[in-house]
Amino acid sequence: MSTVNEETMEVQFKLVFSGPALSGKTSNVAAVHAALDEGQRGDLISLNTSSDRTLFFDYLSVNPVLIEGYQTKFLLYTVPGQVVYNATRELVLRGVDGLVFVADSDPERWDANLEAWQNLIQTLQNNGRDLSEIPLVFQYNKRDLTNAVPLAQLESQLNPHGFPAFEAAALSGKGVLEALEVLSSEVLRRFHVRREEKAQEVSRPHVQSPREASASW
Ligand SMILES: Nc1nc2c(ncn2[C@@H]2O[C@H](COP(=O)(O)OP(=O)(O)O)[C@@H](O)[C@H]2O)c(=O)[nH]1
Ligand SMILES: [Mg+2]
Repeated sequence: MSTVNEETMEVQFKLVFSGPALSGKTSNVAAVHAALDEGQRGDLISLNTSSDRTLFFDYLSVNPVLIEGYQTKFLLYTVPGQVVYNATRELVLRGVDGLVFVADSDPERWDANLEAWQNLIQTLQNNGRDLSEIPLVFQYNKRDLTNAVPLAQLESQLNPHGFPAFEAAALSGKGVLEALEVLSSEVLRRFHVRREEKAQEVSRPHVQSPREASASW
């Protein structure tokens, strides 16, 4: 869930890169970090020292003024793809505002893609969340591989619900920002819709005081 930091006057959104181990999540986050201005981004932080690390950094939106003087900040996380890190994954996914599912175009990783997708849905359910209320984009990574799984197969078998999908080669940064841009726009759009719904509730008498409404952003 978005959170409001009164001290820094920021509304913060948590975006998570999920997917099977070695699909390119870390490469994605590193590519985004490299593409941003130094003044706009925080440090790239590794949250633990295991082989499949959780990476984190935050950045201010290039279009910073959201509402009433608050800035928009995005917190980017990778979650470990390996099954042994289920507990970490659940923790990182808690309160997620938007998801990039990084699928691997390597045919040898086909089953790993399907497994990671099922695992993601299960983990969200464990957290009481459902994909219908979380903006998500697919990213088909490693499109540079000569034996990459055909796009049509990825689309029909991994993404039958038709989430926005992007081809990428995260190592060279290709396709990374495009996916993030669409995701963050949708996250902000839904945030504004929810704000308006809340404001309308407030304007009805005896429902909720303005103070309560802003506290529950
Ligand atoms: N060919 C190719 N390899 C990639 C690409 N993105 C990542 N890799 C490689 O895939 C491996 C796993 O990448 P990493 O970002 O650590 O994956 P993570 O486990 O999902 O965080 C590394 O050896 C990367 O160099 C890509 O777009 N194309
Ligand atoms: Mg990684």
